[in-house]
Amino acid sequence: MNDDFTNKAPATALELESDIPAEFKPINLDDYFRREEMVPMRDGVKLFTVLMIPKSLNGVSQAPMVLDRTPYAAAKASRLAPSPRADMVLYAVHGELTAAGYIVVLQDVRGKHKSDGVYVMNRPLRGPLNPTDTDHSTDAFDTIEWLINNVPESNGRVATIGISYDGFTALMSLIDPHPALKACVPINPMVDGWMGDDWFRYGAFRQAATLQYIHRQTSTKGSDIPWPVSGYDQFERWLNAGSAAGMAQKVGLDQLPFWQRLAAHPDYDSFWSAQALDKILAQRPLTVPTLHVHSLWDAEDIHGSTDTHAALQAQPGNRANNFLVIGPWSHAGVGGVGTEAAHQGASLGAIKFGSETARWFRQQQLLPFFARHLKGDMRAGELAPVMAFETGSNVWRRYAHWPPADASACALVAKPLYIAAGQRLSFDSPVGEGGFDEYMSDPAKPVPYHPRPIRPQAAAGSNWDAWLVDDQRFAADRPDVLVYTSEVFNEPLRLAGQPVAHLFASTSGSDCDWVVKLIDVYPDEVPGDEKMGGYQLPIAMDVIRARYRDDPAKPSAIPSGAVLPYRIPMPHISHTLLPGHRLMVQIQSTWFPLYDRNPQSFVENIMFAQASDFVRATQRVFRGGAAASFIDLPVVPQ
Ligand code: PG9
Repeated sequence: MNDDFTNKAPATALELESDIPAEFKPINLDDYFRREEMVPMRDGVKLFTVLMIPKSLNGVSQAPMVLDRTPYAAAKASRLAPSPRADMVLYAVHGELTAAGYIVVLQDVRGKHKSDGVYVMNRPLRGPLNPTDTDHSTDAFDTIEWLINNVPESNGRVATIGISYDGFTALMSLIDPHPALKACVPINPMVDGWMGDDWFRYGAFRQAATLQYIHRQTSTKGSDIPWPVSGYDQFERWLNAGSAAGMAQKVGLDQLPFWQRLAAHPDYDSFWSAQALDKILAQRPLTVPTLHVHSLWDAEDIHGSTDTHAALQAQPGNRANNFLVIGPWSHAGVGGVGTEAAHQGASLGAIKFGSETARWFRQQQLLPFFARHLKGDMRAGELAPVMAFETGSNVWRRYAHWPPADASACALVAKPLYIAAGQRLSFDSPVGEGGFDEYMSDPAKPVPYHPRPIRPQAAAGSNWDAWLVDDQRFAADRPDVLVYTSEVFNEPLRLAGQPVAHLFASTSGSDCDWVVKLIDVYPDEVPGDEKMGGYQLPIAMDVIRARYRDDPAKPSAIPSGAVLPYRIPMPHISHTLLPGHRLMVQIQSTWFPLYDRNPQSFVENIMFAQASDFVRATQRVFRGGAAASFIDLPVVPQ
């Protein structure tokens, strides 16, 4: 049998034509035009800018523009999904605007991604910290000037918006604002990097988030080098690094100028106070209607919005332009960044809110705010000065002030909740001398901020977005955490404002940290939500570094054993403790690896602490007599 066909040519050679034509004209079904521009600034530097223009405008001059200036790649933020719909390719906070007929403008800040120029982290205002002629206020001004002259579909009215870093750039646009700037919406903005946002909390260094951020953001223009530390659980990696500087050196941060600046300014010197935006904004009138948006469980910038709102509110002339919305969100959760549930704001971690709070904010607060100020639509009613979602009861509440302080709405009472003997909390002021409770704080065995394993922030399986609502039972059982619990409440307890912890405490060391957590303890059994039985939900948690007790600019050693007062202003809350619930306070001295470990012996710069500096310390918290520790609770009388 001859079955060798290999050398036999077919009788007629088949002409195979390419299935790929020389040219294919894609059909564009997009419901928007996407314009890319290099917008010139006053110094000639050009900034990459993407305009998303709804086709429904039909080229008619009528649409307001909403500008978001970002260090996180405008090109990427305008192409999040393969879809012809603008509201699918953009984050919800932008996409719902295009759907409502706004032109959304995304711009890379100078020096990042596709923009020219020099990148400086949180580039300070022109002045002693910035000798150049440009900053985010001038770049916003120049961009707005270009937009109103080069976008035929616009109505000449512009707003700035942004979350976190972009919230910082939005706030910067309020300084010497362009006359066409008619509204501003800073969401979870970074405002003061030492007092409370991103880098430090009252001097305690947020090493895990900060070092990863600096590495990603400043190692290259395109933020494309991944964090090099491997390991499913980061806890031991940080412990082995010894100190923040130890980890910085390990990952090559020594090459990065911002790390060097940060390490050179561990105290609240003028490097920090002169660029604190709440202080800067408080010095000038607020002429642009501004809607501050605060997330109750913001793991990055939990102080920025409320501090800026309060600083501006101090000037009565600002009040007509100063609005605040408080919601039950994570960092950036209100903007449609994150999981589907977070996207709509119906839940966070295990906590449910009974409605889609983020969507409600975008549709019922943000759009009317813009309709009024950018479209001149007076049917869109003026927002309440303050709108706060109350967790626990899961209702929205309108207030004339924040914290609610006017007689017409409800007069707030700062009600001391005392730390009492027998691991109790009590509203009764303690009688007699009292005593103390103590624990051994061992920097070699720090309290984790979240149950291990601790994933890198952006890794799969990380719960960075939701760790502020973690059930605190994992910490309550540790011998180095003091736990105080109230009686069961039979009536609802409404809380609105800022709790302030007043500790009287001592350490056997010469420096230390105090971490205070205010917790809503659920009943043992929760019908319909079994897993919430006994849940310890943090409603406010914070830390201070004791060396700054007298002066944030001048740290000083603590006399060993001295009983000293510490004041710890905590994140704002809007919460009702429901009947059947109890209040709990936990106190500890480490919160690792998010915060660096205090060596507990006084050293000049904790970032560079050596292994021999770390000591165990006996921590005492006092109750009763002249040293009665308590939390001032912002109670709304019923
Ligand atoms: N929280 C982030 C950040 C802002 C500003 C400086 C550094 C980090 C952010 O989410 O943008």
